[in-house]
Amino acid sequence: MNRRGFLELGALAASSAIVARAFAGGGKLLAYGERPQELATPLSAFDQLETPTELFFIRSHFGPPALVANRHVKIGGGFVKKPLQLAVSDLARFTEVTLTAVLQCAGNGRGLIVPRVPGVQWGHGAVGQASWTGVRLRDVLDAAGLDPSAAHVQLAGADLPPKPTVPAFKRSIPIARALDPSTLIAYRMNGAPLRLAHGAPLRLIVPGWAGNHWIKWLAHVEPAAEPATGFYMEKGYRVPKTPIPPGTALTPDNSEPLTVFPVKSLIARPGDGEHVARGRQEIVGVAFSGAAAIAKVEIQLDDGAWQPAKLEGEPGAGRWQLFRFAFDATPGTHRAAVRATDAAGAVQPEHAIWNPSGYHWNAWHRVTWEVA
Ligand SMILES: Nc1nc2c(c(=O)[nH]1)N[C@H]1C(S)=C(S)[C@@H](COP(=O)(O)O)O[C@H]1N2
Ligand SMILES: [Mo]
Repeated sequence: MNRRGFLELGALAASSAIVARAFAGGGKLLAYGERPQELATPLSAFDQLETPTELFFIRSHFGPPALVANRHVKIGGGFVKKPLQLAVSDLARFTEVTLTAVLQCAGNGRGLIVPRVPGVQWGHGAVGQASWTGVRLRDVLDAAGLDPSAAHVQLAGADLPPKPTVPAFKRSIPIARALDPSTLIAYRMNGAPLRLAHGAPLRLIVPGWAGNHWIKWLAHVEPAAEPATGFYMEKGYRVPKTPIPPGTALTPDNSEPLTVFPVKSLIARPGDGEHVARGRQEIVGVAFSGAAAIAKVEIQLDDGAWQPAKLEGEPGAGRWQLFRFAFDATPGTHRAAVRATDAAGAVQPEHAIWNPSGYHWNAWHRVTWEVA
């Protein structure tokens, strides 16, 4: 791991980074935890439209299940007429769809929220963009004879908690989101078969929504009248309905499940603390919003005016574009801030909205560099 990698790891002891090296992305990911698995992408990788799979962050509550336990996804319960049990090869009868989407953990940036909150102290690296190939959840539900009165789809992976007292990772999404044509059951990532760490053989893709909805090792799909219950619906992955002062606790009444991730941008380079050569340089990074396409990205150099960056890549809700901003690197210490605006008019804020779990951090990203 290079110097920047260590800087990004912050407080993490070097020893656990070495443990991660043995199996995580050949040592290219930053380890925040092993059990649960919390492996982040280095910021320097966010200068590409497609995040290479070996650099793609991994976040698993219990780790992957034994493959043999999860060859099929079962579509069942009282709200389907024809329960189905489908392996990857059975999906060939449905239309294949490939789309590009950002996968971001709701806790990405938690380590930067002020005041501090408990939980994995993620920096910026629990996000990536990939192309995902699979079939529409809607088509599979249709084939199973979905009862039109179903209001939610309950979901579970084949991964099990380490002991029965630990709550299982069960979730649900509202039926409208399940039937959205962009919601996929995927088996390929970046053109290659999905890897076990990312949910093979089958995982859910929910573009624009935070990563906790993107169920890996998808094993059970059950349309229902009610949302799923349990820790990960009733306690975890909830945000205040309206902003609350730091220290306020969440209750079922003042909170709701988080869904769409807000507008955000990140600078891949220059890296914070880096030495930059004199002359023509560029600031490069990514910008995305779960709600709408990116409308503009602006850079503030030192304390100057906000200036527009150039955008590259296809615009769209839930997918990222690259931005580039050319500047003349002059001797001294310099800094930049970036802010993105989406087509729905949302502007990335200077300070993120505080919430007790530090979800959806999206404050301006700032970097400082030196020119000799
Ligand atoms: N079955 C299952 N699905 C899961 C998880 C999990 O622990 N178990 N983690 C979720 C969370 S919190 C995130 S952010 C994403 C991470 O996906 P990745 O590891 O492919 O990056 O998977 C989601 N899907
Ligand atoms: Mo997550």
